[in-house]
Amino acid sequence: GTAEIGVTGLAVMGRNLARNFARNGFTVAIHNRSFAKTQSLVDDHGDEGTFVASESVEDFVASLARPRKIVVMVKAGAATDAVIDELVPHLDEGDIVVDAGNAHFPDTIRREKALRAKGLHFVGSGVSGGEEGALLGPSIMPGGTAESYQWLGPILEKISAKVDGVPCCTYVGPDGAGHFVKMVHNGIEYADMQLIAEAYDLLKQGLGASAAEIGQIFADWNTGDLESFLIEITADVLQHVDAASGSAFVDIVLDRAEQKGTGRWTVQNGLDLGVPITGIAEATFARALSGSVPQRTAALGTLPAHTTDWQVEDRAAFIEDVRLALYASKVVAYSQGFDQIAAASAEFGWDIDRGAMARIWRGGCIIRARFLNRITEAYERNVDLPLLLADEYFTGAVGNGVPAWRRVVAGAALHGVPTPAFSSSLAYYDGVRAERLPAALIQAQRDFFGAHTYRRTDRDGTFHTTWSGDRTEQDA
Ligand code: NBP
Repeated sequence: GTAEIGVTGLAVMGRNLARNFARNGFTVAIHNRSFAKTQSLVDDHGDEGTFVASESVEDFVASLARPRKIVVMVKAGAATDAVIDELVPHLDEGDIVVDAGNAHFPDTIRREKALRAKGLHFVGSGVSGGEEGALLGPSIMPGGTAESYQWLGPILEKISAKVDGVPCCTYVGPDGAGHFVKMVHNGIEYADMQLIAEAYDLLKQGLGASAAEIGQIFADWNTGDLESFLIEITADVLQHVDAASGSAFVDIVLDRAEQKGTGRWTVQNGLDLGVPITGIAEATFARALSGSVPQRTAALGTLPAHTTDWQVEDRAAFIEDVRLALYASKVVAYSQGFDQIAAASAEFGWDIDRGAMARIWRGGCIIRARFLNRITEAYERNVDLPLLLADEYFTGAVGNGVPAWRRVVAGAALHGVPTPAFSSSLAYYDGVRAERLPAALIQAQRDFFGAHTYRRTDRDGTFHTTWSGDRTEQDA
């Protein structure tokens, strides 16, 4: 065969990815379980480049040049395993299978191991940017062997988004690293969206402003440090008017946020690794709370609020406070997400370059933002930076906003506006910078009821106090 790249799974994502390859001059072998989708791609877009369509897996594999490079873009889970099982008997040593779906990284680790045992390369690759990204240039996060990237890199970098001429695609690390990083990307996306939603709610309740007015505030913010895709679309959404009712669109949408599960995976992994990703966790739980209909119904009009109406006097100052609080909380959420990447990288031996991850998220993906440059620069200054917040740029950028952040969180608490992500981010900030934490008391309690032992501030060793006896201290 002669095709340089193959795509199997031609629903919205695979179809657009195949077109992207073709538009960039690659000869693309295409295949889908049901041939209708393959046919329709050829019928609708066959003139965009060179497609080699096959009805059978056998013909599809045969149409590819070796080592074969096959992108699987099917529904994550059992479908991915089914497709791999079908492909493998037709492949030869050194061939490369890329799973570009939203796989959970433990599945990717399992699949990589199984294919490696057969002499094949398995590349779990995060692809972000939705339908439009797949067609016009996504952010691509490929894992697998470094050797496979020698073959894939030039092709994937060519079709990826570019920022300042730099591709939003780089080798992430072995086996599950690519899908892991995509998972954390999605977790950060949850946090970013929740923070924006809280800022909107604060402006709405504090200023009594309309959706359109708040949309204008977000549009202004998008010209500064907060410039990002999510802020831009927020401004757009808030200014959109519902045709049927004539109301602001956001006001007619049912207030129950759904999720497909990547936020949940991120939080579960944060717990597994013991990394406090409170911003992502609060964002995920906030979606869960919004959908807790029986609880919300039971609470509505029942739980006393003890608040007064919020009448902000200096509107411009309040808007600036919310902007600074949003920026600071956002840096916390990213700082936590990058901690999670560092922890997983150490745990799984992935050696992930965090600065490079921030670089490939600058374009193509949902969290694309100007400020990601600052993160790349921070990790360039110190590749082992233990805390993004402690980088010299961020200590300044966040530090200036701390008084505003405190006013906003305090105001929200006084006036009964729920700001779980703003509030927990500030609590994290104060916790991580504290000279001494009440964890000392937790250790004392644990030693009291469970003889779990403690260490002392004044000398080395592990100790237990005989709480129920004479309360002498023993070496443990
Ligand atoms: P879907 O996730 O809706 O999957 C549909 C595709 O899977 C079709 O090609 C279908 O073939 C194929 N398929 C299924 Br279902 N079961 C199969 C099986 N047992 N054997 C072979 N093929 C099977 O497609 P999508 O929305 O394009 O998403 C593809 C992947 O990309 C997913 O993993 C998704 O999570 C990920 N992703 C999506 C987005 C997005 O914005 N949609 C963004 C980023 C990542 P058929 O045509 O014969 O039914």
